[in-house]
Amino acid sequence: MSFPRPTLRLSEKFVLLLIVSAFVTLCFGAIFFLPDSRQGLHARGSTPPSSAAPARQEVPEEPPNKVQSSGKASPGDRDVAIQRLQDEHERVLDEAKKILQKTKEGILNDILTAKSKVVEKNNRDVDVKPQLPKVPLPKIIGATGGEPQDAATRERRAKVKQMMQHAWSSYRSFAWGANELKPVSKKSHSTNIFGNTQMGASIVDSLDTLYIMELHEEFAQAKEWVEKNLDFNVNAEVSVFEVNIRFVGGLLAAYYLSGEEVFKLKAVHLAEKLLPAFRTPLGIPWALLNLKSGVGRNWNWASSGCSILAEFGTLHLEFAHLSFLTGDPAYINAVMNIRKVLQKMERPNGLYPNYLHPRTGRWGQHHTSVGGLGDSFYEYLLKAWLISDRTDVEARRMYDDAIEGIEHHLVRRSAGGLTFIGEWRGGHLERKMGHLACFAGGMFALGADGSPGGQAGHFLQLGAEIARTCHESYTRSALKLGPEAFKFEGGAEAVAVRQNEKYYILRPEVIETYWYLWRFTHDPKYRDWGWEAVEAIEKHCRVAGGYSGVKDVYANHPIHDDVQQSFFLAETLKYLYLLFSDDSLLPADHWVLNTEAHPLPVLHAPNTTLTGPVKAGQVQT
Ligand code: DMJ
Repeated sequence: MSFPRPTLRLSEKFVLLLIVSAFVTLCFGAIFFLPDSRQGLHARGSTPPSSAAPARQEVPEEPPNKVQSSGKASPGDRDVAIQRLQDEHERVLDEAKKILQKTKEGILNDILTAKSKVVEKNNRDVDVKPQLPKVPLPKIIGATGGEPQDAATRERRAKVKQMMQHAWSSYRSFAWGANELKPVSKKSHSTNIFGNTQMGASIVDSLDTLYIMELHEEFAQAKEWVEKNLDFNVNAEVSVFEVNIRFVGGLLAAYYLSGEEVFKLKAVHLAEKLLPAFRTPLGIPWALLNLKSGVGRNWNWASSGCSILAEFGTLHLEFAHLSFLTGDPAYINAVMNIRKVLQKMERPNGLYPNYLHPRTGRWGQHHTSVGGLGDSFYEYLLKAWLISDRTDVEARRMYDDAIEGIEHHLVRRSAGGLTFIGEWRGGHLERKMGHLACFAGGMFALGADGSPGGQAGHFLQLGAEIARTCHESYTRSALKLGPEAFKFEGGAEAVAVRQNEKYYILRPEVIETYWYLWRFTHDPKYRDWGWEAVEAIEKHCRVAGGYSGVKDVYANHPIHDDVQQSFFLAETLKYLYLLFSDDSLLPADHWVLNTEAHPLPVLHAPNTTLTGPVKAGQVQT
């Protein structure tokens, strides 16, 4: 990590100043209070004794009138004063020593903490009126149910529910309380995004899936664990983005669906812990945060200490809801500030690069993608508009502008007629699409209604084309599962070329897109494609101890990676269940799913006053 020179010079000056002031304090003490010095001064006839008072007043605890009344200090007074000066001197030296021993990061953090406290206070005082409106909770509609009409679909849905039971009971048997499960070794698993915690990521990520599947007993087990064990007072460095989408999102969704207060309390407690991440020069949050100390930093692998678009751009839905539930504007202000920063910036070719310097506010490498590092930033612009009951028109405008740039520069058709979204690398289009980018089919379909210039049909069509391409990436593999990334060049059409892009880690994005396309078209092929995925997962990923990812989707036999990702329970199985349910389960006009598929209710006007900008005249009453 590098630090800008002006900030360091300031802190260095501060240390020097402390040392100099300690020295000056000592000299004054010597001049005015040591007997010999006083005599020397008198002999030169410069300063009369009574003018020693100002120097004595520098000694903090000395009552001022004691010296002034006599005009002369007694020997006892002098001893006390000398002792105090010595103490003061030692204190200042000690302080200077401590500062000198601090790391650059420590000094920088102190400065940022002080600065952000002022910013936070200003935000609280200025942005939102102190008297917050009392807001009614949104109506909870379609939290369960949605039993499909036809028997075949009912059977498919029941199968998905049974898959969830297998994933859950395996986790419960072999890794209860750990973040994730190793289904082959039948033991605990975790990754660096959760630090060294045992925060039960799979439990929190599963809560709402269990609830909507009406797995009452399992939901009760999960709730009990959250009540008794979920504790965020841990000395661990976690990913702010991941903790937000999985934990804050998971807890909020569980609260709205079940009405159980404990989930709200835990979500708010965690959110308070996340706020120090915003103590950065521009308010762009750190990628990583120590939950105990509140000290943050960015990933080492992100060039020049940059922040990642998909990370700082995927907080809005949860933070809007936190302000709504608590009445505290700190959350919405924090994310609106990120938006403000982004709005001021020039976008090269109309695109948002994935990297942003958190201190200079300049873009890093000009790499743009709708897959990893960029993906959910675009998703949250659209969903910020939807969750605000379509009143946050600023977010919608930003989404439309961003998609225009993406269509122009990144969306292409392959030689074989497949529409794909490539990645922009500083002026060059890489003809590669990630599994993560497959979510965009659903996003285009979701954003079709409300798109400018009557382009709804166009975006629905674009979503359908992306769904087809991603489906092809599955069907062209031996295991009928999609690779992590696939290419469209050198004769390759929707297949992975590099060995390290051939894995499938139980990701949800392709099934997510099938679900949105099903909701908006009711074309049965999406249910069939979803069922193909179920069969492939059952055949190649199911093991005795749960579900595992595979290392190569082109190999004839699966080599398991031995990880049951928490998003498999939060997203993959939930989207499959929704795909085989009627639209009355989580109806689209009442719920918006966060990027980890945790449903949050639409905040119908006038609740939207606490979730984003509302323009006069747009609030329906
Ligand atoms: C999930 O954690 C979220 O969907 C996130 O936005 C990116 N992708 C993973 C699962 O693939």
